[in-house]
Amino acid sequence: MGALEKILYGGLVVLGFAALSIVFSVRASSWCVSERLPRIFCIMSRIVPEKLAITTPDKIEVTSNTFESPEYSIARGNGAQALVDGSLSNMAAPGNDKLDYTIVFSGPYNVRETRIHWRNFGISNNYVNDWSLEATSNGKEWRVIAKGGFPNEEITRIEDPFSAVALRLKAKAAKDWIGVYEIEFDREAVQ
Ligand SMILES: [Ca+2]
Repeated sequence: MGALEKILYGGLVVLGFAALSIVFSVRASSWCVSERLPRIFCIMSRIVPEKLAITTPDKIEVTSNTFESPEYSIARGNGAQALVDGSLSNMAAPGNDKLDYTIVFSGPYNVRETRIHWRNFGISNNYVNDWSLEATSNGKEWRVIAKGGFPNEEITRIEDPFSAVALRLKAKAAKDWIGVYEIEFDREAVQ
């Protein structure tokens, strides 16, 4: 084998490994959300941006009903849209001890399961100590889907199905400023 061929074969092997690593990392990061993999794989998978296991194909629009601090929220990438950007690494946080987001789907959806990723804000009682999730099917009448006090968990799962065109997530803290990393839905457009 000539020197040129060795370089070519070597290059192909390196490219092959790189491709396999990317595929594995993307799969691993979605499994991590479902907690199907040991933590070490989840740490490894942080090499690539996190993807959620539950896909949300249509765009979801989020607006904050609480004033978002230009300095402590917007400038730090903690604006409302970070609530549904598919990343558990960034949060929506207005720079306040309360938050209030309206989440608008592109039409009516049947939601099978909802997960609210509080992360650290759900496991210390300086943070979230009162929250609610409301839904509307017509944009006028709202009903409470779920609510609670101190979550005492990083992820709140709501397994009761419901239909909605929009949702409203509100939370208050006992003491400190709060945020929420992500809300994800296992959902299907109403035909
Ligand atoms: Ca996020």
